[in-house]
Amino acid sequence: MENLPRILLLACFAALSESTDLSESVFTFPTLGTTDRVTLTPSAKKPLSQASLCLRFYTDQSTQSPCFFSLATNSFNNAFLLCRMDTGIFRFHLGSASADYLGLSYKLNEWNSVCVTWGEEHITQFFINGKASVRKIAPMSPDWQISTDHSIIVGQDQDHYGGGFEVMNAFAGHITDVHMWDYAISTCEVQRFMEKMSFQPGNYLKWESLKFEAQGKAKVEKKLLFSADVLC
Ligand SMILES: [Ca+2]
Repeated sequence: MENLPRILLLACFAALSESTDLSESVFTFPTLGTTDRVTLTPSAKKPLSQASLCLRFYTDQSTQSPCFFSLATNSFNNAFLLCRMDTGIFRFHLGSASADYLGLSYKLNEWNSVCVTWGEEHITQFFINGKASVRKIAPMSPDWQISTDHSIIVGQDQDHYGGGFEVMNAFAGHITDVHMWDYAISTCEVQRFMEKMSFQPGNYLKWESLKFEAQGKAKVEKKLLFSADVLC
């Protein structure tokens, strides 16, 4: 019994060590296929009735329909999904609804900052590089929410819970600064994220303290590899 405190201490350390500070890092997805992906695990899963997501991506993909962030439940494989369609538009799925955001372009071989917010009455809005979309209502029932048991994957689209990946929805390139909140952040906070000013980090997923698992050839690399983004 005298070993119990030590065992508890080791267990606590192991639990804490699962989270990694990625503030100087990026996720790299080096191949266009169905194996490269990163699974994210919130420290405490909960049902979500509102949410926001921000991240930055860097790619030279100009065709196909890459998905950056896929959150699936057993009932809704597109519960919270952000993709760039082959037509160049950004599409956000919420439950069984989706919204297309037209006329918002992204840059190849540069960091693009994107955010999407989902707030009261299922109003959604998309942001990229300082530009805001119109606000659209996702026609889900008023009390619809994302159930606690959800699977979050970066770099692929889950066509079923935890799997069902297709090459046409695979992302190749780099993703960094992934944050998720359990509420709709303000446009001011979006702007602060995009301009790399200090902002309130995600309270559901936080890049500086993230539990993740990279699979396939996906891996963590240093931000310093992008000299245009970091002063040498
Ligand atoms: Ca798909």
